[in-house]
Amino acid sequence: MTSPPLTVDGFVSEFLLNLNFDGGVSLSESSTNDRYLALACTVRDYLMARWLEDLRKQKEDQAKGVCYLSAEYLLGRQLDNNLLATGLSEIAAEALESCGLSLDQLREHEIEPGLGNGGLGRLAACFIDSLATLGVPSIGYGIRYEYGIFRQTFEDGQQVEQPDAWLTLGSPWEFPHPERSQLVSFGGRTETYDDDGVTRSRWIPAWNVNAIPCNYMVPGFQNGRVNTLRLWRAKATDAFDLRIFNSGDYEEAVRAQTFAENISKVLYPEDSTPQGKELRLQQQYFFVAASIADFLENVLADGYDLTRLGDRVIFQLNDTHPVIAVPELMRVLVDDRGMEWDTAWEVTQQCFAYTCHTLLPEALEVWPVELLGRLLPRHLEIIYRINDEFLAAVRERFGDDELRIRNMSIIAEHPERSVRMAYLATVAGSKVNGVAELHSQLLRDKVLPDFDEFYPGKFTNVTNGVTPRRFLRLANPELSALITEAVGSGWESDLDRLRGLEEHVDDAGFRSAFAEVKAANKRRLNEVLRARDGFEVADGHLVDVMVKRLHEYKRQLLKVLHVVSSYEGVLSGRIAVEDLQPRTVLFGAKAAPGYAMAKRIIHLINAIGSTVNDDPRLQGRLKVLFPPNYNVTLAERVIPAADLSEQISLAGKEASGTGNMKFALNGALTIGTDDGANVEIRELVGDDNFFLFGMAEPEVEALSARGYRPSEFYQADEDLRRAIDLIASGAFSGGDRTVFEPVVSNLLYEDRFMVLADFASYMAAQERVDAAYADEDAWTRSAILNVARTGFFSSDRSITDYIDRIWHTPPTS
Ligand code: 26Q
Repeated sequence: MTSPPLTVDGFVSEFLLNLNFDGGVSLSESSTNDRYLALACTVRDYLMARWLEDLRKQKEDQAKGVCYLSAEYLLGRQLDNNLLATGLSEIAAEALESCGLSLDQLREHEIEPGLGNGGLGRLAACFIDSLATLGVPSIGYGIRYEYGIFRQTFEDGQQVEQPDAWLTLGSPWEFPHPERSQLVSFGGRTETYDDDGVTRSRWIPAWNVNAIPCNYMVPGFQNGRVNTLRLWRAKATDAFDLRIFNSGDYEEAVRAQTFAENISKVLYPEDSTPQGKELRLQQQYFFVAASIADFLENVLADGYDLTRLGDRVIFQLNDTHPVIAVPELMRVLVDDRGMEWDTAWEVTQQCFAYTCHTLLPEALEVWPVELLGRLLPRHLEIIYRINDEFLAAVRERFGDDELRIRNMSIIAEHPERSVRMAYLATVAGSKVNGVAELHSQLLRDKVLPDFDEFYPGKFTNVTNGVTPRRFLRLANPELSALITEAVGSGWESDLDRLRGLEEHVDDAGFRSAFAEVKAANKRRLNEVLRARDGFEVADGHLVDVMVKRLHEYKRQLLKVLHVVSSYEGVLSGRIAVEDLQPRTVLFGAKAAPGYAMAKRIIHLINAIGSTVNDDPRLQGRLKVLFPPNYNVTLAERVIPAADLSEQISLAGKEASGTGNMKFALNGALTIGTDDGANVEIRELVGDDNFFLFGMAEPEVEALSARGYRPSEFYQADEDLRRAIDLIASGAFSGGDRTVFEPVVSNLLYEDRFMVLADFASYMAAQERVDAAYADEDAWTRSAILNVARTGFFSSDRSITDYIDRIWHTPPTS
């Protein structure tokens, strides 16, 4: 083991060793990539001893731990994070400087691993960070996609997707272990056989692939702890191709290999309305089967009594994507390990817990029985048996209430026979949680009420959180320094201490220092925007930000209508341009490639930007910026620079949101609906420091029950009419009225998410924003209070809640 580079000289020599002997280049001949790789290896090696020690300790202690099962981890750049965790940033910067190199430049070189779509994937990344910081024995399991979320570019304002080849420059943070491969099987048939007078079932699969574990270090924040993230990569099995190869069919052998390796090739870019694609189910089973086998063989002590598995592990299901783990564990226990069905079912129910992340009915995953039975025939049998026994229990409790039985069945009959994965997870899980108070309540009352009645105490809430290490300390170094000055060091892992900022809110010196940090963050954002996109935020502008996946329910169109209405107001003379609060509206959003309406909305935003930004009548007072390819790296620059955070989903549709928390923690004020975690943010920061608008969820329900007719709102509100008419007139499409016609008619005649119904209230709230922003000092006061009062949203608190309410893992050192 190399000695830790705790001094600048030590760091320099490690770095040069890595550059010369691993990279095979001299300093003077080395490329930026060579230097980045050598630096990454230096930091990595520093963590190695602790990592190996923690792996050994977990095996030795055999304490109850957590396996977090997630199809996505949206990690963001690793170098920065690991430098911070190790406390090596300053030493590294000095060491590199003494070699004539810049740490900042090497930081910028890293391509972030974008192995997730959005909120759910980023939440998983925050959670493994907190698990390590809190020292909870845990492993994150997932898929090592060769291509992560697509890189977004714009051509003529329209989204074009490019492959995200994140591995091409090398992957210094990953440790593949082919010798620890797991074989994962698919297809074939089942049969029964006689086992000493007992009839048992078994699966005779048709084909299999190797799952190769690739390990990533997950360091805790300056606590010497290093956990593991284990991502699986698919590799063809030798036996599989050899058979075909020996038959002389070379082409077929290569095809078979490609087929197997496709499983971990690419992340599906849909984050709702799952398409029921076979490859997606293959991905899900692939990583879950490998993870369970790995846990039982390599993490659990040899000879461990499997009837006590629930004392040793909890598999936390990050949405329904890993739910096929439930029948898989049953299959392993019953078929492979010979456990009685009833015992195995008891064990399984103790070992799983399920987190739901949605309320949209179309986002609930279902798998056609035909497909599931073809790919995993034994699992389908097991699911049927689980369902039979479950429905028998329901009958016993409620009698032959056939409607209720049909509603609760894990198997849906229409439009085709399929498996409802959320129901399977609910039946199997020891607990089911939503991700914010309101969401958990609606989950109980609206989505799964029969289950709540049948399983009292099973449903609970754990409000999401975000890691303050990445989203405050790393993303906002200047605010972090100011916080440390005010409340002392160590707040990064004890975020309630932000409360200590409240006592500084009356200090004019503190307020002006805080305002200066915000101004500096706008300059830092501009450096990045200038370099990547060639535009920037103008001085004195209110920075109004809406960054999140593009979805109709999130209502980017409401923000669009606000912009268009302001523009139209100036054009028509309704608003004097001098009265316009200078604003830059900054969007960031990717649309799922198959989501036509979302892509059209992106086009519309870009079209509005091109028109508005160049119109001299606005005198530069209204700008719309849409940097392409919003990702974690860009988020780290955008969020600290924001004045206003747009969280404007239709009430009852956004499960939680996590961007909302990041903005508040960085001192942006929220304009938002009573939805998801906005509710809790507003409760904490207070009504005076939050711009609430729009219908609450019960009002949404009532309007929908009365029959919502968006055109009535259009007719009744002149400003709204003018804004929509301006879009319909072709003003943003060179006079062509057809381009955005589908957007306009959708708003007028369908408007599923009630944009028009909330328009007036939103406009009024924006007027309150303008008025508030005019009093700079009062605004800063509110911003400080937002930071001071949102320590609750640390993902450390979320994880502590999981431990108390769901996992019951023992306290750890
Ligand atoms: C499923 C099957 C097939 C293909 C894709 C998918 C799929 C992939 C990703 C379905 C959903 C997702 C992601 C969902 C997501 O990000 N949900 C968000 O989760 C956040 C963390 O809890 C919440 O804050 C957000 O409110 C929620 O929208």
